[in-house]
Formats: sequence, structure tokens, C-alpha cells
Amino acid sequence: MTTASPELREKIAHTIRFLSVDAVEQAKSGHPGAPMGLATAALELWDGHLRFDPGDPSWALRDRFVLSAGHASMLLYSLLHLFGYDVSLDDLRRFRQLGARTPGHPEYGDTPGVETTTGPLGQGFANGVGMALAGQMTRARFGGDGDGPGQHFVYGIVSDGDLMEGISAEAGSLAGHLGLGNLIYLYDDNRITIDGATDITFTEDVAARFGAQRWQVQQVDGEDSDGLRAAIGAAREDTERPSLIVMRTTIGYGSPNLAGTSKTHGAPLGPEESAATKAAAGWPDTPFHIPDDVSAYLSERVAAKRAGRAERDARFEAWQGREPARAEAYASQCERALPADLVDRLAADWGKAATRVHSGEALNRVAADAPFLVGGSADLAASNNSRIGNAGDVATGDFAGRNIHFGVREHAMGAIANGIALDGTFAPYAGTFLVFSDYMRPSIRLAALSELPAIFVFTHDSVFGEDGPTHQPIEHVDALRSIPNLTVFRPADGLETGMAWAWALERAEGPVALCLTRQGLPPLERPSGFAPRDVWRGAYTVVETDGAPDVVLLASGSEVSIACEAAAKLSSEGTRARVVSLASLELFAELPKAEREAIVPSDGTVVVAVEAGRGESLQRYVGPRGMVYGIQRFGASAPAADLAAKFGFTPDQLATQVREHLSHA
Ligand SMILES: Cc1ncc(C[n+]2csc(CCOP(=O)(O)OP(=O)(O)O)c2C)c(N)n1
Ligand SMILES: [Mg+2]
Repeated sequence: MTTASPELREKIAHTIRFLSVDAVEQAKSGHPGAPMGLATAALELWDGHLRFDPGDPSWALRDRFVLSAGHASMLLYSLLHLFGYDVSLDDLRRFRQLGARTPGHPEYGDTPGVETTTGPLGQGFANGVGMALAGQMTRARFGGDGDGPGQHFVYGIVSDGDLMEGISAEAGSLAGHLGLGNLIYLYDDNRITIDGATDITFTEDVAARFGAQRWQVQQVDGEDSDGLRAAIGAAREDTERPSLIVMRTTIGYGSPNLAGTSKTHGAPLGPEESAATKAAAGWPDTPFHIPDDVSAYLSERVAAKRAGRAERDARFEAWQGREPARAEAYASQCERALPADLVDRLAADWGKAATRVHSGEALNRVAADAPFLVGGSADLAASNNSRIGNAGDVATGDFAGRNIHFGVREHAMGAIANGIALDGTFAPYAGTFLVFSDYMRPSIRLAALSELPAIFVFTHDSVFGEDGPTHQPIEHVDALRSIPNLTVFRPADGLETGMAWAWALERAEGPVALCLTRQGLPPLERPSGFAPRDVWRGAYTVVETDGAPDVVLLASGSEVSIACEAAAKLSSEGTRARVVSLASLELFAELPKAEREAIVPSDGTVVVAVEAGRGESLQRYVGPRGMVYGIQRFGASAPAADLAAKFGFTPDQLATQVREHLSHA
């Protein structure tokens, strides 16, 4: 409950505004306008509603706050500082400086209290949907008598830019469909973006749009604390719909000459206008000024937040006492406890099938003992083999299942998966065709930047299918490999697929992408001495030669078995061909150099990289004498066997080309 008088409230709002203005002035860069226009609303939310403990930012029962308009980062940093998080005034002074915990846009992991990395507009909106879904799934799974976990709200601030981005339409649609009543967004309806007023590009009826998407929609003046309080209260009351509170606001609020203009969006006000703005507010012209009564009031509020936490924890403990089995299950789920025999289970008994089929099998071999795993696909569940058997579906108002139908919404699916991962109770996976990884790439990139435990399941990973070039990835494996922190697997058979899942569950410290075939593959025959964990080295020898090889065939996924057959032909003609399976380029690159050299030498031995795609990422391993045997054009629509012949991906053609290459090398 807010206890501040209207005068004190205004003073605190000014404090938030001018901390933001001053930090941007100091950095000579940043976005003052949105924090100025949002200070009153954000204060109402943080002071009066948001449940948190600044001393323990990862307290599981806290409300989440997502600043989707990440450019308004100084708003968040000011709030974090004022509400007792470990963000000092010096941190604010170091806004946007190298190594500071106040980077230009909020970055998860850099700053206590930052719940997600935002800045690419729209992502935070969809992250919040994922967090709210995770909250509902937690509540459904562990019991909902009000004291157990998952009872919190997810609040967010979203901007014009957020709502223009398509991802907000996708995520908003799913949130409304599912009825995520624990999701409350404040929309900064300042009608300004960078290029000017929104009437040049964005004149749709946003309230009607969200109403049509089954949201509760309310409209308030963003400077009206009482109105905001009532609206947030009504939003909390509506447990069956997400809520959008459309707040009419003024960008650069209080600036005598620039308020309401895009000039305040992304540049310092400048010394003169800052001074004029402070003068108009009756504010001293001391940078980073925090009045004593503001500090005193906020210390009280922080103490009250801590007391609120203690009270909530006590209720939670009472719940644990009443529900020991559920409490135990919840605790072990949060710890991500895995079965001890995970690797054994995933290493053995694989037959001949497509790796997408193996992937579904791997998922289901562990799902019962990895209850934190939840996920689904963007309307391709049967193609992606992404279903967990006997686990039920997430549906409107019914969150007990583990299978999520994301609908045909790849971009939102990626960001919602990230939100589920950020919530911390579940580990998500999300599937589609590899070619559509482009539709979710911005979210994959953020999963990687934030090192989130998300698993992206991409099937139909090459040209081998009738759908034609629109559906046939050529550049996608390379493109995924180019994202830092993302581990990409392209397994060659069931064992490799199982070990890729095992690595994703047991070892990964960030997101994992699995690139899986549509077409069936034979199980590889491996040399004696092979151990399943060799897959985790990223590459290992599948076919060894007697004596030093004349050529090394470095193949991935479906091309490994082709390379093995080609190697047999070459050997029968006296050319010693080693075959290496490259399950994951990233893991291979991390091996010590000597171990890498023992598998793929750079001593002049000819290396031919074999991958049904552009193979740009393999260039560095083939050296000046080798070659990439890939596909340098878009695919074509035809039966798989015809495509294999056309693009040279048959053992005979590969052997012929390698022989030809060796004769010149
Ligand atoms: C995906 C994406 N595209 C473009 C940008 C660059 N950008 C930053 S803020 C912004 C729009 C600003 O309008 P709004 O979201 O209404 O914020 P306000 O100016 O009201 O603070 C743009 C285009 C971005 N951050 N993310
Ligand atoms: Mg705006």
C-alpha cells in the first residue's frame, strides 16, 4: 500500500525522472523521454503492488517486472537503486560505461533485479507471456490454495514500438487465448516513436485490438496515481484474462521545450534543457539528487517489502507443511534433478529412423524423470516429434499439461520459451522446421546472450524433401553456428541424438539447437573404443584408416552415413579415408588443440567437409588443400532421392568428387 502523500509521491517521481535525466547527461547518451513519462506509473506499480525483496532478486515467489521498452533502462535502474537493490548511485553515474551494471539496455545477469534482457522491441512483451504461462503451470502443478508457488503476477511496461512489432500480436494472441490472468501490462501510450508522432505509422485502435485478443483493457491517465491504482487492482481481480492498461503519457514529461516530442526519445536533454526542466519542477540543479524525505520514505517501503516477503514465506512454509509431497516435488523440480542413468538411457538401443523421430524418443525416454521439461511446437507437433506422451496439453484456463501448442507463432514461441526459462521453474523446448528458425532468430539470439536453458528443436534440416526451396534450409546451420553461446547439434543417428539431448539436459549452460532430419538414417557403426560421451567432444572418428589418412571426411548429420559409404569405396581403391562425425562444431572448437588435431589434422592432410548446406562454418577446418562439399544454391522441389542425386549427396558422387579433388590437391 502506498502511504506517501501526493506531494511526496510527486517528489519521488521527480527523483526517478532526474536520476534518469542526469545519468543520460553524464553518459552523453541514452533515452530520457520514456523514464520521464513513466515515472509516476512505475512508482505506483513498484511502491503499491509489486512484491519483491531487493536483497534476494531471485526469490522464487516474487512478482516479475519486465521493462519491454528496454531503451527506458534508466527508469529501471533508478527504481532498482531507490528500492534497495544492489545498484548504487555510482552505478547510475556509470550508466552505459564499460563493465558497469547499468548497460545501455537491461541485460539479464548483469544487474540484480533485471528479469530479462530487453531492447529489441517486442521481445520483453513475449518474455512476460512466457513468465506468466510458467507461473500458471507452476500453480496448476503444485497446487493452488493461494500459499503455494506460482501465485505471483507478471507486470510489464510496453511501448508503442513494442506493440508495433509483430511478435506482440503473436504473443498477445496466445496470452489472450490461454487466459493468462496473472499478466498485467502498462502501455506507455505516449504516441511518439523515433521518427515522430505515431500518427505517421500507427493509428490502429490498440484497445480494440487487445480487446479482440481477449484481454481486459482499461484506459487511464499516466499521471493519475489513483486511477492507476484502481486499474492495477481491477487487472489483478480479473483472473481469467491478461490485462492491458493503456496509459496516456507524455514523453519527456516536465521538459518545458521538449516534452511530447521525439527529441526526448534517445538523446540527452542537454545542460540547458535539463536545468530548465529541473527549474520548472522546483528541483535543485545538483546531479543525482535524492531528497532526504524521499530516501526516508523508500527505506520504510523497502522494509515493508521485506516484511511482506517474510509473511509470504511463512505462508509458503505452512503450505510445505500441509503439502509435503508437492513441496518436495516443487523443490526437486527447481533444482532440475535428473535421473542418475540419464546418459545410459539415452545412449542405448537406437534403430534406423530419422533423427527427428529419435529426438521424440529421447524426449520421451527422460520426460517422466525430468518433470521440469515442458514445451511444444509452432503447429508442427507431429512433424517435430515434440510431444511428451501421456502428459496432457496446456489449454485455456487449464495449465496442468506439459505440451504447449504455440500456434503458428515462431517468433513469439522463441521469446515465450525464453520467458519460461527465465521464470526458473521449468526448462522449455520449442520446435519448428529448421528453415523457420529465421522467424525466431531474434529470440534465439537473446537466449544465447542471456545463456538461458532453452532447447530449440529444428527438424527437416536439409534439402531432402519435396517441399521445395522455401522449406529447405541451406544457410541455417551456418547461421545458427554463428550465434555465440548457442550450442548447435546436428546428430547423425539415434545415439548422437540421444547424447545431444543428454548434453542439453545435463551439461548445457546456455541454449541448445538440435538440427534433425526428416528422412530416415541408418545407425552408424562405430569403432571399438568409442564411448557415447565422445559425442560431447563435438567430433570423433567413425571410420579409422590403417596408417595416416589420405583424406579426412568431416561430415555432420545425415551426411555422415553417406561419407562412411564413400570412404569404403575410396578405401577399396587404395585411398585411405577417415570419416569424422561432427555432431557439434561448438563443442569441437572447445577441445584442446592437440585433441582437435588428432581428429581433424591441419598438417596438410586433405580435409573434405561434407554437409548438405552452404558449409561456410566448416571452411576453417578444411584448410587450403581441402574443400567444403556443400550446396551453394537454393534447393528444389523433388523426391529426396532425386535431390540427393542432383546435389551430389550420394556415396558414389561423393567418392568421385573426393578422388577428383585429391588428384589436384
Ligand atoms: C526490434 C527493434 N527495432 C528497432 C529498434 C530501435 N528503436 C528503439 S526505440 C524505438 C521506437 C521508440 O518508440 P517507443 O517504443 O514508443 O518508445 P518511446 O519513444 O515512446 O520511448 C526504436 C525504433 C529497437 N530497439 N528494436
Ligand atoms: Mg512511444
